[in-house]
Amino acid sequence: MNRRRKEDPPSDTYSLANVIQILLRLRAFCTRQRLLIRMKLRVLYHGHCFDGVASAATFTRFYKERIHTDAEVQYAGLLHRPGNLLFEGNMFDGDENAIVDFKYSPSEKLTWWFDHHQSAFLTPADEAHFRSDKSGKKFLDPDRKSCTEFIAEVAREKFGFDDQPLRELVHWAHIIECKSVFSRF
Ligand SMILES: [Mn+2]
Repeated sequence: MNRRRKEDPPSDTYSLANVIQILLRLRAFCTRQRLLIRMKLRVLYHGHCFDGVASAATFTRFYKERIHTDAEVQYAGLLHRPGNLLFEGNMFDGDENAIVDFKYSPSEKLTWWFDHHQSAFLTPADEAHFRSDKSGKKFLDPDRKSCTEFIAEVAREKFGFDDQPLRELVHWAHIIECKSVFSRF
């Protein structure tokens, strides 16, 4: 009566140790193939500025809803400095790198860019680089009062993003950016 029935699997086939071993091998395989590593988005934004932070928030929401849902996002604020030292070291350390509400960089690692400043380029060569860009992911509109509004609109019109929940943020970014511009005079 101890004889195993022919169709039964060998008794050790589904032992817990075997299952764990199979899972560990599967995990090692996925890690080798980068299947378990989340893609990283680096967002560089205009620091010390309401519109800069609101732009980073708006871009993140758009990116996670329409581009990569499970992206890991890391942020860094950028500040204006004299000369060409705005982007130093390894700031573009994401799988994708975005700059919002700040100057352009011709780095090949920069994959997204939104700005609305008249002085968006450090050099004519940077501007020429932007003008020849074919990625469809870099945008400038100096007539915009806020970069937050600009990102929300481009994301809606070109990428099908629902910007309705962000209307209040866009509204305030518009008011605060305008006030900060007027307060300089
Ligand atoms: Mn701005």
